[in-house]
Amino acid sequence: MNEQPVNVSVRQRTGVLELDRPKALNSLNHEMIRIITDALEGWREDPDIEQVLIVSASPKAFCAGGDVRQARDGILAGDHGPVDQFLSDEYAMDNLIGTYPKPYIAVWDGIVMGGGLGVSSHGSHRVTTAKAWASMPEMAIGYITDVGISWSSQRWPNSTPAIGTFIGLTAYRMTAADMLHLGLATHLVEDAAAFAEDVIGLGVDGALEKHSTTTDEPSQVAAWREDIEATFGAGTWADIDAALDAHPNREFVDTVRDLMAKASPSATVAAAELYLANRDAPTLRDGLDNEERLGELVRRQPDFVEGIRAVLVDKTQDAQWTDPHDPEEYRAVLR
Ligand code: QUE
Repeated sequence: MNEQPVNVSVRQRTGVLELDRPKALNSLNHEMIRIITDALEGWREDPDIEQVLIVSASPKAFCAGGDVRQARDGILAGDHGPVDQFLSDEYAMDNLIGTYPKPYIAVWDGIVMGGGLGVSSHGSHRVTTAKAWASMPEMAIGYITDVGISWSSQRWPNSTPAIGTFIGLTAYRMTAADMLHLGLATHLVEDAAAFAEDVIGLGVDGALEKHSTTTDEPSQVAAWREDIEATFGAGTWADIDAALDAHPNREFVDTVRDLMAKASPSATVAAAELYLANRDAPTLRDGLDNEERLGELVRRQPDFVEGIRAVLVDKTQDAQWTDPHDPEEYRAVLR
């Protein structure tokens, strides 16, 4: 039996990363981060490798995030060091992908959450099927929008700072139509496996010529664009909250309040500050640096272990959150 959580191979001139930890929906642990980082560093200057392809071994999930259950265990054991190192290495991997000198092709054909977007969306080609969806659900576990998405979601070709902030604060599930509308996804294909095979056999341009298609599905984010700008563009969480209260489209506001019903109030305050800081951060690495410093702070606050308990360990969805913290506490670690 194959025990590797990431299968690394070279096929013709393509470096292939296949996420293969199906019982955990491919959630990324430290070993997987190391395997992917080592492979990418080896292929970066290798003239026999023209491109990198990242796929999931199972169609259900591309990747459901970081292995935060393990992170909680470490923190409960009183040891933040290994958890800090895990996240630091994950963010370095995200930056390596975002600055990779070769085509980096991700194929999404199922759930993509959190760290799953980090390991895929910073590359050059983000290819989705109609059944994929993506979300940044960190508010539900008392954490912050990370893996570079608090920076990049404000900059996807057809996104804005307000839309990025909406994605991070509400955990809204983007459909393929939303991802294509925002430019998070660059292409749509029908058959993920057939497309991936042709990326190897024909190269990425040939495979896209053969498989790339379009959809008539409407994007909900596109329909909400003005509502999102009028509310999530307001500034701090206090400003956004007030703008939501005053916003005339009550159907939109009710949907947002429902999406945020399980969110940690402190994490929401912290993430809104992070989005404001990363609006002006020059590079992905600067954005990740803000996430890294803020993440270290937030993981030391009680909502993080409590959120993971309620959502992923006990699965009782009954997190007892602390009262929202002062945004100044978070601003102090942001640049
Ligand atoms: C927030 C998160 C994660 C999450 C849910 C959240 C996360 C994560 C998982 C997850 C889901 C299914 C699994 C698994 C992990 O869920 O990071 O192992 O089987 O990895 O609300 O940040």
